[in-house]
Amino acid sequence: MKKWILLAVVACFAFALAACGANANNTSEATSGEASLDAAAADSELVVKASSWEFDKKEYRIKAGETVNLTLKSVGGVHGVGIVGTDYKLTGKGTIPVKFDEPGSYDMICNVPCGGGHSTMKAKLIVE
Ligand SMILES: [Cu+2]
Repeated sequence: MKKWILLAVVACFAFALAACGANANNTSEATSGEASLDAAAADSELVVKASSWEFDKKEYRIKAGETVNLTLKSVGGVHGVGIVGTDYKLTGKGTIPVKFDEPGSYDMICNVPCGGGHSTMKAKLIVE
């Protein structure tokens, strides 16, 4: 009899864990609706891949004055990307249009507390 109770408790716990995991993955596209730019009219694409704990490039380049569809892909965990000093940010995955009128250099950081190497997840966005 005790075995059944133990089994039921373990099953409930496993289910709760699975439900939590699913929720974590669903938080992703929440920020994409705010942008006033039209993603369909973008001039180019920029794909940023985030993994534990780095972005796939140290430097990303876009052109000033162009609308660029910024796409985030998280590989192996949920990560984010934020462009420091702007409202541009994505968590988990998704695409937002971004546009910079002037050339310059911006810091890109992970904005999801993703574990031990989180604070080292940095890259540069160079606007040419
Ligand atoms: Cu992080």
